[in-house]
Amino acid sequence: MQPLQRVLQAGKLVPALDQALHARYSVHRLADEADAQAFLATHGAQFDAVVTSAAIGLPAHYLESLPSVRVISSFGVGLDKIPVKEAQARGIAVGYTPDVLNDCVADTAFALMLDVARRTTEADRFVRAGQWARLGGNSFGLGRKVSGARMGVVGLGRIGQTIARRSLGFDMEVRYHSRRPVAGVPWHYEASLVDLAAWCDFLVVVTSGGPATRHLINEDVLNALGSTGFLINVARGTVVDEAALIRALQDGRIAGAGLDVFENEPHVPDALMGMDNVVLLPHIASATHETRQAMGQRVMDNLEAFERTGQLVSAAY
Ligand code: 8YV
Repeated sequence: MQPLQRVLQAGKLVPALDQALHARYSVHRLADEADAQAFLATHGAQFDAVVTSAAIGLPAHYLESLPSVRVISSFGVGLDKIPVKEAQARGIAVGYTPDVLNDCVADTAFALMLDVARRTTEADRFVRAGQWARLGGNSFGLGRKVSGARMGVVGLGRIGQTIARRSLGFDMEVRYHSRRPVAGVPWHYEASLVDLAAWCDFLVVVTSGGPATRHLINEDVLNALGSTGFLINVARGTVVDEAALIRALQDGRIAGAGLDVFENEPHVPDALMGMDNVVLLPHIASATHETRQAMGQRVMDNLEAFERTGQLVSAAY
């Protein structure tokens, strides 16, 4: 039993987690400090735990000013902004919140797929603008059928597999690409991402972010996806070369895109804003009451398990 004495909260958290954290621990909010680095240089040694999120992350060099930290507990599954290796090298345990968000991220992938193909938010804009009332009948035109289409999944981790399973309900054919084939899954592995893009109607990106996957979806992949193919991204903005995506959309080299994530959030390029064949979401794939509650609970469970046993419920690797 190693109770945590003082927790550093790296940024803004969802209210329920913020409250639970403050009710249970002695917490300091780094966001209250005008100069975070200067604060840490003077007071960093008092903290034995850090709570952050996938969105906030933790700059690796902060660890130098946090010599007593034994555990980092992050809200989210993405680790691209968390210095996992550097922390582990210092003997710090790193916890995160996988699994509990699989369903909602998968649901969002389908929401984007259905929306961009069937043009539902575009149709909503059409109705609200009075266009239907003016033009009547079938004036909105046609969309693209989703049921029975081919889906290519990029990254067959826990969320990728959840998306692939959802496709059964839509009678879709699924193939996937990842660094190596995943054992025991029923879907066909494509060693070449370009071949997967050429084969599918919907290329769903759900791989992890970070340097290893930066601009994995490049000009060649988009060209292979082709003028009838749609790109869906619920992973990280960095995985897609956004400039290449904009050019492909402008030239009609792909049919459309459904995007929950962007290279420079919350900035969304103006070029995308005006495109009707693009659906733009403000990084909300896991943003439901139920899932955010479960993610917050996992953050707390990780801390409490660490105090009790020295182990985490969900340890990053
Ligand atoms: C959240 C995410 O937006 O889990 C992730 O990696 O990107 C999302 O679930 C994020 O955790 C909020 O900080």
